[in-house]
Amino acid sequence: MKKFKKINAPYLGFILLALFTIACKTEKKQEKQAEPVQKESNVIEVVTRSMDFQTVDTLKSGWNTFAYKNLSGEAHFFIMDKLPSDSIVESDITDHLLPPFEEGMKYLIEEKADSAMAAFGSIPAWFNDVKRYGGTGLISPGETAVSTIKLVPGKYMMECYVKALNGEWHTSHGMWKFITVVDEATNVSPVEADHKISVSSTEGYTFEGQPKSGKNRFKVNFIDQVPHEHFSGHDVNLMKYDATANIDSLVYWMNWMNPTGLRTPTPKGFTFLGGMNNCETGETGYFEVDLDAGNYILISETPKADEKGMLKTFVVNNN
Ligand SMILES: [Cu+2]
Repeated sequence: MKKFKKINAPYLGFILLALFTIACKTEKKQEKQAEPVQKESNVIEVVTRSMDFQTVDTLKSGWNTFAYKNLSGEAHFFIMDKLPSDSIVESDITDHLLPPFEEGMKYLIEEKADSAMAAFGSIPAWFNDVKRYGGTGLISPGETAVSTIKLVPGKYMMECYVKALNGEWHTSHGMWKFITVVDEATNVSPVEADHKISVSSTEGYTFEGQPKSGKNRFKVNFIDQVPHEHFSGHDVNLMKYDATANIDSLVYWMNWMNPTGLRTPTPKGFTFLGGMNNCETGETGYFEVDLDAGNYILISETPKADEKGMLKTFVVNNN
């Protein structure tokens, strides 16, 4: 879910669109096709086969490394939304959170703005207090994203809010899952990074590295975190692109508020290789990726990423 504070009437339409992320239909979530797997010490496997997250229900706090395998036909990511209360259960979402979203959405479609406002007035107050603790960047079908993030104890919602071909949010198709982070820390320390990326709302990306072919580890420092025009924050996504790619089309696509933004199909010529999803101000996340020779781009899932300096390209040469 995206995070909204101080809702202003002029932005209602946009906010309602955002809320649609969790204004789910009552679609049944996908049956798990495999037991949760923690393959090796401290590496948490997450698998998506359709609109699902197959992974553990419980994690230790502190640093955790995730290997997110996208075995589906669409691009996804995951972000760890920390809920403000451990006592939030599925019925709080299905019985109390979703109905006002669904009702409000109907009124919006009927252009009954006052009724929509009234419906949204019954959204649980905790919705505004969700915090983000990172995750992966966007990852293409068949690829695996590896991210290391630091989690504090509490109850989380792992989610993906990419949109399907029909424009509906993946979240609404069941792509969310509660995960409890217990008050017992891992013994994981992040592996030293090869490259540092600093992200801020004022300076954009600061990145001077020269990635080489082979494994590259990136450290992402969130100097700040603020809501942008799309009511969400900034992050880092790494993509490889070929001669058919158009970076302007990617910039457009990386704004979910655009009709075909953050929606299947993805822009031609780009392969999404993960990255680091939104973290709070002062937090740090790591991701690693094997690179071969070619053209790459780092870009935020944020409107006007180019104008904000949240877009950097680099070239990897054969060693
Ligand atoms: Cu998804």
